[in-house]
Amino acid sequence: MYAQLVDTGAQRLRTLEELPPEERSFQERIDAGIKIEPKDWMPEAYRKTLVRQISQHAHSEIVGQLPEGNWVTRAPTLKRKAILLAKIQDEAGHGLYLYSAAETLGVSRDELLDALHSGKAKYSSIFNYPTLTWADMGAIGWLVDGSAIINQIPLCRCSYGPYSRAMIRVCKEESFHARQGYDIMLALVRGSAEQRQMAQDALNRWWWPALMMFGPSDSDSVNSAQSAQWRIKLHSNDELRQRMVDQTVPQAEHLGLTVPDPDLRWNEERGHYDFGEIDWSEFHDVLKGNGPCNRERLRTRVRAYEDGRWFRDALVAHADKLAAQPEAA
Ligand code: BYC
Repeated sequence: MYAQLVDTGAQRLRTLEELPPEERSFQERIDAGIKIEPKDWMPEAYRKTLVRQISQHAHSEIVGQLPEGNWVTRAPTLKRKAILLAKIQDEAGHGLYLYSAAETLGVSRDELLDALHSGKAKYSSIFNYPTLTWADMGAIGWLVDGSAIINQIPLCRCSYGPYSRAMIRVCKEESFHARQGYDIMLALVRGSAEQRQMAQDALNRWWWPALMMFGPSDSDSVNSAQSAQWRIKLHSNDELRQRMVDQTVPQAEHLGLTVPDPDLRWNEERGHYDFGEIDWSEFHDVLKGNGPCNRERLRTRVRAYEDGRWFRDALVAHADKLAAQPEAA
């Protein structure tokens, strides 16, 4: 089984009439577009679903720093290095907003990090691929952050207040990230034949994993129906994936690059691009921990956490000391 399956206590979605009174007024508030705040009553399954999604999102942000961190020391110019550093630092900030949002649901950051480090919690599949050349910094910003924006703009309107508010700031920063990625790609395609080839190779390697970021196809997405009823999800995985393809293909054409999909073509009738079948066996393999970099990513995270333990302990000891001091008269 590739999903944790939060127990909602029901085998299928229930209509308003079938819900017990408390849940019914909760659902009515959601249907009326009223935000749910931490102190409001909420069904346990709603709380667990949010902890699952927000914490996975937070983990993705901090694990997402690692593939790009690989290129800080090898960025081609001082300016590119400063931009990349700023972007990676933003990702840490996104992780912090998101862990804080998850903590409002009654879980501690330590518990969430334990779940990540023990392999129980997921993070986005995309960060289990290696960054082989500088062009990968371009492809990640353009395709990965580009996909993240498409997924996260609707989350600014999701039903849980702290998550929706965190997303507003995250999305503003993501748009700078996507632009810096596209700018790297533009510089490469305007360069030498070798640089153009490097850009094409990065697109070839990141295209399909970027499409997988949106999750399984709607027919296999076990969490979607309930999350849509609770307005945690406002669009389906396939709808957002289609939006990504429609938006990105013209950008690839502008770069003079070829999207690595022989089945890609504009469908006049649908008003969308048709595209080829995703290799779902690869997606499931990565989710099971067998992607090219899963083990390395987790090892690096755990080591960083252990290396920082003395510092966190010192902060707590200092805070305890201050708290124990009699207040100055
Ligand atoms: N990777 O029923 P489904 C970033 C799991 S950070 C791994 O459709 P749901 C960035 C899913 O969790 C980007 N697992 O689930 C950072 C579920 O398993 P569990 C991160 C995936 O939740 C740094 C199972 O498959 N963005 O952009 O309704 C640098 C069934 O799926 C993936 C977010 O986290 C995947 N790709 O929908 C640069 C956004 N896809 O949990 C960039 C917030 C699915 O039951 N999250 N799974 O064990 C979401 O919008 C939703 O959680 C998803 C999945 C659309 C991802």
